[in-house]
Amino acid sequence: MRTGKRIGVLGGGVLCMALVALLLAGCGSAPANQVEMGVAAFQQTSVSIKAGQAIHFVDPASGGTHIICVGEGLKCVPQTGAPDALNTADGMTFSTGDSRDIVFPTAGTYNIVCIIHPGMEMTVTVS
Ligand SMILES: [Cu+2]
Repeated sequence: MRTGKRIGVLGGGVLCMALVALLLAGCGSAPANQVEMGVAAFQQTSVSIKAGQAIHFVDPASGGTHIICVGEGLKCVPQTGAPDALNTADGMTFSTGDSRDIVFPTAGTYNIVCIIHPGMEMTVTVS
């Protein structure tokens, strides 16, 4: 009587537990938190970020002069919780070639406008 024990070999294939590198911005387009300005419009009209993250505002060589702020229409309208840099009565001026990171510290929905270009606006949703 044989009582040979079978040693179960766990499969023949070795599972490669490779650590998968997170693919960051693999699409080749603008990063999710980047907003580019054209001649008279934001190229991204809505962006969602987490509180404490920044939006990278870019005014490329193909853009123009812009004065942006939190507001409505062609007016800056300060809003509680909005970034200080955009919560001004006069706005923040971008000239071609400028780019700035602006941190949004507080959850909320913020309407960003350019006060010299009618209809140039975008929404930032901070969660
Ligand atoms: Cu503008």
